[in-house]
Amino acid sequence: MASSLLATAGGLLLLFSFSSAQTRGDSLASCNPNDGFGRYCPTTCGVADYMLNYMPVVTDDLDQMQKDLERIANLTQGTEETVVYMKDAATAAQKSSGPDQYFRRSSSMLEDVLRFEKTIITQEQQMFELQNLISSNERRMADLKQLSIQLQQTCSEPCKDEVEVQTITGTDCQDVANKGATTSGLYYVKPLKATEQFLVYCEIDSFGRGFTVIQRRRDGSVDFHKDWTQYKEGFGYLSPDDTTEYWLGNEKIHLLTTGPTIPTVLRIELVDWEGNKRYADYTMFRVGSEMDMYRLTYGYYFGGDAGDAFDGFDFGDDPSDKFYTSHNGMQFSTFDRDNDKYDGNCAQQDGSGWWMNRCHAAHLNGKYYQGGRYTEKDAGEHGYDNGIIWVTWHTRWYSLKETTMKLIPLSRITAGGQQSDLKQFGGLGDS
Ligand SMILES: [Ca+2]
Repeated sequence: MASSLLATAGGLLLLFSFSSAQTRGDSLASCNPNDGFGRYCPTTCGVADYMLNYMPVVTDDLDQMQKDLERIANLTQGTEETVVYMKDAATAAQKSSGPDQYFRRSSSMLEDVLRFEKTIITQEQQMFELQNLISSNERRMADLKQLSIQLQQTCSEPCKDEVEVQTITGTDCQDVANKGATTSGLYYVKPLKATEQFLVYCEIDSFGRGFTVIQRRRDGSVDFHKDWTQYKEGFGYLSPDDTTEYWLGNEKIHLLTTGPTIPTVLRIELVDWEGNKRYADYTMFRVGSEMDMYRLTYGYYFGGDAGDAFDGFDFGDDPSDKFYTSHNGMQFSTFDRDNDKYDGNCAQQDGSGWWMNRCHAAHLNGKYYQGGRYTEKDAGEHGYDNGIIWVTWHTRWYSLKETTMKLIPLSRITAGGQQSDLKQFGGLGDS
């Protein structure tokens, strides 16, 4: 019964009652797609997720504390009753006995009374300490309540206005750039097939290219262990200065890649823990509808220096490795929706959503390993709790530090492009 634990438990309980009032009806499996995504504040999905994780621990701690207090109260009551009984017995003995016999019996009884009274004093001391603990925790809970009120105020309406959203809108970030936007930031876009606009981070470079960023990993601050609905709607946080991690959402990626008649390029940018940077481009990139389980298709590897990991990789274990780790044509899988080509469940073993085959040679939604190195043991009993993998650059047991997945029309990928793009074409990656 560490007091800090109880204080934390109480605080979390309060926070939970707060957020449950705010996000009533919300749950892991039913996140409102447009509620809060893109703000600095946690999305309702994020808050519910966090609280649901902590709720059982908090409840157990409080139950245990309640039981302990009841047990101590019962003990003390029992002892007090015994002392009263002993005193009564001593008095009765005094009345019914002769002097000598009375003296012997009553001194023995008085010794017992003294012993029990000592026990009572000890237990009263313990109760006193527990009461102090409770008062101290009550003060901390009050402080936490105050803090949560402040947090709630910060995260309510004004928060939305603190994030600067640019005024130009378009079908995607290239359209936004074509209309004159020159700075990277948050923009509302509405692809042709979309029924409503949604917020995206646009990376706009000095050549007037507007990349629509669909995935970002940079520090491991967002857990990518999410279910089908969360991958569908998107999770994490958008920020105007590219400081946060997120998955934009399969539905939005589907709309962004199936509307345009101009082929879309998926550019993947990777950074390792030594600061090296590599990239890979795939043209005619599309993500199918939910009916088709957000199937990934692309025309061909268009270039880059990270190598073509989407085409699979021969790990040397089995000649069929390359075929069974390729990604073109794969449907999306999450731990609760197994659409892979494996007898087991790749997404469950890896704990994240991806276009799993049996299972992968590229996996940018994998577990975040600080420092990059991990072992077969870290990866779990099946060896599948894998990191952020692009196996044609770094082979197994190395998780990348940063990833970016972004979209741009094919017509703009080389137009006035960066020198590095032109220089590196043809230099298909190593292995
Ligand atoms: Ca399976």
